[in-house]
Amino acid sequence: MPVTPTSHHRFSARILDWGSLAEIARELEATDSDPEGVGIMARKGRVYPVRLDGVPLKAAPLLKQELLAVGGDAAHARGIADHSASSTREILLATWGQYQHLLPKLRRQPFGLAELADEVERALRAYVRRAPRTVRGAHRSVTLGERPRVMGVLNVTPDSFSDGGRYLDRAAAVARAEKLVADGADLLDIGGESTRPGAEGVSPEAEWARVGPVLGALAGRLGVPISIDTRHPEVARRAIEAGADLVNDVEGLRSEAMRSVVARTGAAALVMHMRGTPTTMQSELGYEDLRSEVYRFLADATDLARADGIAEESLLVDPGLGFGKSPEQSLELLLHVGELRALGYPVAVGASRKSFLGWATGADDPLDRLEAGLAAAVLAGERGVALVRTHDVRPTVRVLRLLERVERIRRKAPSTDEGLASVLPEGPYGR
Ligand code: HH2
Repeated sequence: MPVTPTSHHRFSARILDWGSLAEIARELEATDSDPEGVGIMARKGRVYPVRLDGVPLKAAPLLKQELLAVGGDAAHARGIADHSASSTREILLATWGQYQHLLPKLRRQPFGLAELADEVERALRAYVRRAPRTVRGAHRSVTLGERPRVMGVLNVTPDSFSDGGRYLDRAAAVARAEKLVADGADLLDIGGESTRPGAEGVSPEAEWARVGPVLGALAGRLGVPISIDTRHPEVARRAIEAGADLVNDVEGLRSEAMRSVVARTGAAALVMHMRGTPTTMQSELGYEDLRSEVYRFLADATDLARADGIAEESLLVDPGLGFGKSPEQSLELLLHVGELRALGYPVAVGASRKSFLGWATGADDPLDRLEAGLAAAVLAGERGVALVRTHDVRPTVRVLRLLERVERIRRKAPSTDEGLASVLPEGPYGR
């Protein structure tokens, strides 16, 4: 079609909707740019904002100065200029290439900037990393990463919020477990205590009486690893002996005895954020800075776990949607769940049937929240979550298949790797 003199689109100006370094490189390549130029420009294609907490007064101005010198910038408290603040939150604004110049310079600076540089580099690399990784369990391992995996929920309880009482009978529980695996679950999460808001805790003995026989019946029969959803070290220990591979602890391994069980048995651990206990968690929803608090909690919990002998390859993290959070807070955490990737562990999320989905969609009955749960699974998968915990395994597996296809396009490597090797972390190429 001929271009008219009044055309508003003579040059087809469009804003490129790119995310990963690989996508950036592919788009640059499509301009027939020099392959070496593609490598150089790819690292300029996107700003990675890094948020830091507690940057000391002396370090903050230096940090801003060094960022400005490489063409980036940094935001910190006004009180840094007049020395009324002793430390500050800070956001670094720089491209991958600018960080490559910045970090070696920071390593030569005083006031903790060398340590800060190491932490920023670890966070950046962890954030863009999308290579599959194997999570080591007590008996079996599970490979996460090339697509979001699905953890099917089996509640052997009388009072779980969406399926309480349905699988208390051993035969019903075993049949349900087999169905979840046939539906495509990559992992099974078995729980004997409801952790719904306000739930009264059960004793370890009562909990074991529920899950023990089911685990006994499933051990060796199920084709996928088993996770035990428990806050009790004694239940975790017995479950691992009976064949469980992973401990899903909604209290985030805050008990030393729990960390010791996980370390001794070589089990994997899913570390979830929650304030208080399920009985008390909804009574205080005021967070000064929700995402920072969840991040800090998970960073401290995983540091403690590793200090107590739990292997790095055995840990996963989870923001604990609905656990001591208002519906809006759960949605905020879901929207930003990708930030947790910077911690360096695979991220898991459980949104299935939860009340914040009902709040958002008007579906009062937990069983009527399937579509919302699927949308949440897609949001989570889009943000690089490695594991989705759900009651609705079959539809979740299906929507995540679509996401997998889309991800493959996002991650497709550019045809030439020249110049990119120094920019991009080990393949497949990152976010
Ligand atoms: N949610 C529930 C239970 N355990 N574990 C992790 N890691 N993440 C979650 O989001 C999570 C969890 C609550 O769901 P459900 O097990 O269905 O309910 P109940 O606690 O009432 O048994």
